[in-house]
Amino acid sequence: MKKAFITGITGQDGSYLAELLISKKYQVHGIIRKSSSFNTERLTNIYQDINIKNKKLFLYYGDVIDQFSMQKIISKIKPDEIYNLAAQSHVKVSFDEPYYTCYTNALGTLNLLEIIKNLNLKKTKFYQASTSEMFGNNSKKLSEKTNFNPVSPYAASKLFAHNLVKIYRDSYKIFACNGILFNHESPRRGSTFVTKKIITGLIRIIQKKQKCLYLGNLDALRDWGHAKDYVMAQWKMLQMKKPDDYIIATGKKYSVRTFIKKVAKQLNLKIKFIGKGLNEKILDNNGNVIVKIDKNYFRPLEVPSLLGDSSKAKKKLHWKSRYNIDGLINDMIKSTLINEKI
Ligand code: NAP
Ligand code: G4F
Repeated sequence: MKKAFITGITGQDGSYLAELLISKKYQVHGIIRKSSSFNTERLTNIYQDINIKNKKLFLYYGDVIDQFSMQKIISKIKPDEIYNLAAQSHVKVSFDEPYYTCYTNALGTLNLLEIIKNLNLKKTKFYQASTSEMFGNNSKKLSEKTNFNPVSPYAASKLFAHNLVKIYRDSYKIFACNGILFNHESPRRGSTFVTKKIITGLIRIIQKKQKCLYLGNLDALRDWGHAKDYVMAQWKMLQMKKPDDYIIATGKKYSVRTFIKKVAKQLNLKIKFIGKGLNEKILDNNGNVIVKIDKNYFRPLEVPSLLGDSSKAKKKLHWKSRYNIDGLINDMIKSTLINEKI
């Protein structure tokens, strides 16, 4: 039985990846952080399927910044595969908390690579959660050959980790891959990311639980896929004969404004956009203002457009995105409607 170790297992991708690996008969190990409230909600599906005799999921308290706890756990498990998904993953928050972002995203990755090297874990394969944010301001279709130009502490911390992965791969022959993933969403997406915020907000407005939704830059363009598809790509990278870096994207981009229109259409909500810039508003059929712009949601530096070319992943990993934008929105709406019933 193969053993996998996942950092960030309580997050969106970590929980889907754990489910995927368990379905592939892996024994899955992951770290959770001490929290003052319940933080394993996204793992509930797995817990429900587990019977004690056939335990496939093992959780440990740990933090990627704490090298001692990481080394203790990894040396005990000796995993076949490590997936490093742990991160402060919110771009706007990274401007407010640059130190925590860099400690976790950059030095956390260094800790794990050093442990693999120092424990001489020759057979352990390593996946690093790299990101399209590393490209910065570039409106072209982005591939593995495009130069990086990070414009946030988040992107800079991820590029540091990305480069370390390449350096440790070449210097110490560690099987380490960077998955350069474009935005991916799901019913389990964190509530402060724009897709989930729009869907939950509009549903709550229809249900009269909320009057208005406040958003930032509606002009930003993103290449949005489904997290379930993207964790499959993460696994596929570690099944290859040689380690490499891959772009994972749908190849289609939409603005935040178009995303709102698509959500409203699926919810049968008639909306009208009026005004421009910070004065732009969205009205419902009765003329009520249901969306306003709040400048606090703008970033000091924005990435205006992200569009990925995943031809390499298609050719080498035989990977492609199964969900289109409408399918993704439909899946997110369905689950939000269930959760917002009460
Ligand atoms: P997410 O939902 O925000 O999950 C982040 C995970 O990291 C959570 O489990 C969190 O634990 C954990 N974490 C944070 N700081 C930690 C620390 N110091 N030590 C250990 N664990 C820590 O993120 P996601 O959307 O699943 O993304 C997974 C990874 O892919 C991240 O590295 C992200 O930067 C990267 N990525 C995401 C996207 C995307 O569009 N989703 C695209 C490209 C790259 P708590 O639950 O305790 O907070
Ligand atoms: O949903 P977002 O916060 O995602 P962002 O910044 O693109 O980052 C996500 O994708 C990256 C991959 O490209 C990941 F690496 C990263 O971890 C994260 O998962 O914002 C999307 C766009 C931005 O342009 C933002 O300015 O939506 C715009 N936006 C407009 N109003 C908003 C809002 N974003 C948020 N979070 N909240 C708003 O109210």
